[in-house]
Amino acid sequence: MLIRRPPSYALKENEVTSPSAYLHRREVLAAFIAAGGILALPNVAQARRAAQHDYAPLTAAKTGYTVKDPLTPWDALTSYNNFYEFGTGKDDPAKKAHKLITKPWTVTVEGEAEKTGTYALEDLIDYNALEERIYRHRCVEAWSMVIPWIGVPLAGVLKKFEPNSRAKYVQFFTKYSRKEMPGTFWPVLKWPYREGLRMDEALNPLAFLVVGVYGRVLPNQNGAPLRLVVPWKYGYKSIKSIERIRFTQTMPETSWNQSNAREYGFYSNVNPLVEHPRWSQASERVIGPQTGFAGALARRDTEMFNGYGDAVASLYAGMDLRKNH
Ligand SMILES: Nc1nc2c(c(=O)[nH]1)N[C@H]1C(S)=C(S)[C@@H](COP(=O)(O)O)O[C@H]1N2
Ligand SMILES: [Mo]
Repeated sequence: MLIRRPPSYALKENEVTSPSAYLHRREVLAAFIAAGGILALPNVAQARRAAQHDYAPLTAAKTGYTVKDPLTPWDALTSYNNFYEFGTGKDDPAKKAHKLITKPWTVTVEGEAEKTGTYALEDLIDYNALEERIYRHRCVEAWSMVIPWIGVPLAGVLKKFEPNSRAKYVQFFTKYSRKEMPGTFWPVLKWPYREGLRMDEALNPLAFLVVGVYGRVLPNQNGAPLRLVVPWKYGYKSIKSIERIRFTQTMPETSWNQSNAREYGFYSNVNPLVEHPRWSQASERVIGPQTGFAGALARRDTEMFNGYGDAVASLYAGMDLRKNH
């Protein structure tokens, strides 16, 4: 059985050292607005939301996982999102994801494993062993961010369920609630949103199960209370608000692949040489901080495996990455 521990987010704010560095931005922003700053109206709303910071603090150990470029500011990270369950607009998740009920939260584990069943989030994640990892995030739409995630390695969690020898893949499902998720009224994707990894990909030390960001519990628009982050793959593999995990023998269905298999392959490794049929993958638009919010102008060249080739290229030895895109 999994051992229950008190989650550190249950600590009171004054019991935890605050992640102050990031939060200075809010004072800067507030001062700017107070000084009659010329922010456009929608940005004032964003700034106000960013200043709220009513997300419980988390304590996490710093790690060597980092990226040279500056972090994407909190306000861009929390207001420029893809989370189609709340609409297809980049600002829909920030406006609507508060409707998602994230407490209590359970995850159901099924398929090719010894220990299946339904677990409370606090039984799955060891909140005393959280790590902070700064990863580059690359969306298939050719924009990127640099994000200080907080979580635990996916491998450690999956191993607790003792997947059996038939478990060749693992599939993840997002919560599906028509009432809480207005975007699911439209069949833009197959609901519940689903994603999958080959087992060796899932066990790679880079694959990260995330419960927080910027020293705080995840905002709903970023996938609260539990999301995956797979930094060498396009963003859509990093499924949000996970409620079900299934070990499978055969390659599982994934929502984007089902919607358009030609444009979205199962592997979806970041690869500047494999063009999306409708646009180039050779470079990417860096979101913030140069211009603050969505309208960033800076570009950078996209790296093979998003820069994580040393850690993951061997997973694909001998594979034709054009065919298996
Ligand atoms: N359930 C669910 N997960 C999802 C998505 C989604 O629409 N639904 N969008 C994906 C895409 S395309 C990207 S780029 C990332 C965006 O994560 P972020 O907004 O937290 O940066 O989430 C991914 N996870
Ligand atoms: Mo994406």
